[in-house]
Amino acid sequence: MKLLAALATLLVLVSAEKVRYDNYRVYRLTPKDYKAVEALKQLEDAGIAEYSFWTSVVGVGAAADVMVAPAEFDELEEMVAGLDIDSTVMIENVQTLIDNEGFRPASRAGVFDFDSYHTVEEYNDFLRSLVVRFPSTVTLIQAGWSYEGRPILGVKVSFSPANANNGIFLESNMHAREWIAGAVNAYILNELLTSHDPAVRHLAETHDWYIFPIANPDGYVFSYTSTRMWRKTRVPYSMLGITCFGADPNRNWPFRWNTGGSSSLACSDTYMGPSPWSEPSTRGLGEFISTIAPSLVGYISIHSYSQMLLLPYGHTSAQLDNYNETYAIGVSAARSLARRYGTQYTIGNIPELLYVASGSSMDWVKGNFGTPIAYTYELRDTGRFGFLLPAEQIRPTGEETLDSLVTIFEEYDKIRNAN
Ligand code: 0X9
Ligand code: ZN
Repeated sequence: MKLLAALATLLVLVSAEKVRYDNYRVYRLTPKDYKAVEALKQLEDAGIAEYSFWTSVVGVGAAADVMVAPAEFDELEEMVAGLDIDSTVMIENVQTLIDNEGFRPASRAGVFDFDSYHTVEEYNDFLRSLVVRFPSTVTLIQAGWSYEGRPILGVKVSFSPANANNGIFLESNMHAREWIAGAVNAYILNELLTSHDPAVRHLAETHDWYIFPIANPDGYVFSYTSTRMWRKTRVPYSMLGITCFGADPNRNWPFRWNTGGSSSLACSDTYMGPSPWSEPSTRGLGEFISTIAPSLVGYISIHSYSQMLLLPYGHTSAQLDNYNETYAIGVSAARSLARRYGTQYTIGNIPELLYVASGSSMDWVKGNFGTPIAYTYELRDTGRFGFLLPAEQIRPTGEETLDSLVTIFEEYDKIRNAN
């Protein structure tokens, strides 16, 4: 019995240990013909742990970033040599970047700053502290519970009841490993409450805000404590006797669900889930959004990486709804984003820029409620660090992103007032 207990403890210790990525590389592979595209797609769809696609295979001439375990280098290089594929190594050792990413020093545990990446508890404490600091402006919102029993926490920021029909929703870290997204969202929240910049004050005080920094807390905790490159939720799914964890929360929403760019295989990183809103965290958020959606003028979903401003929809490259208007606003937004540090963004609907991807939160909001402004940000960078953006880039990324948000809603107001 004692031995069993000791073994069980050991198992827990081992499973709580962090996965290491020593000498893992990230290759940028650009297929030059259709055959090469097909081979890479097959590799991506297989969902093998040793090949983790950081960006997806799109088509001829489009680069895909894939993290490869050292034991597979030879196999990969053989494949590249046998096919028409351009290959460069973007990251030589993933673990080195993880080590330099900017984990909060233990001495500063509990202190919320914008110079390190925080635990989900620290995010939640930060949100709660804002309610205490700004009691007449900030209220806590819980949009249900995650599968593992964590609250999906956000805040509402409201400076005036007059803004009740001028809401903006900011959601981030639906994908667990995209740590910069939640950090930037929290930075923006903090600026909306504390900035003295007149343009930021105007933006803040003429809208009601709904801000959810960590939309997928189970995935985020798993990425933070165990497997840095985790993307999905943590709901277990068994298929053919194999159990894999998680659905892709950004393929799980009930608008054009399962109409391309998502997988029906539980082990895939883009698993759509067994049904729309199968994931408690997406359902919880969706049910909350439903209660306020008619009052929204803006829905912003924050992801990383690639420096793109994506427009709806993901299931078709057709330019639907107010595409032209939001494209033009996006161009202005990207211009103001670049002004501060020169960061360049590209703009377009998802299939134009990336790939077909159905079942995202943004598409569901736009498709159901016709929200005039709906964008998905893919924040910094373009692959030097990828998902492992050093924490010293949180502030500059936050600043430039907020610059672009200011422009989006200034431009939108101009159009609205002209009509
Ligand atoms: O694939 C995604 O979900 C997003 N890219 S990411 O690298 N962060 O995973 C893009 C989402 C695009 N949005 C829609 N499909 N509507
Ligand atoms: Zn993402």
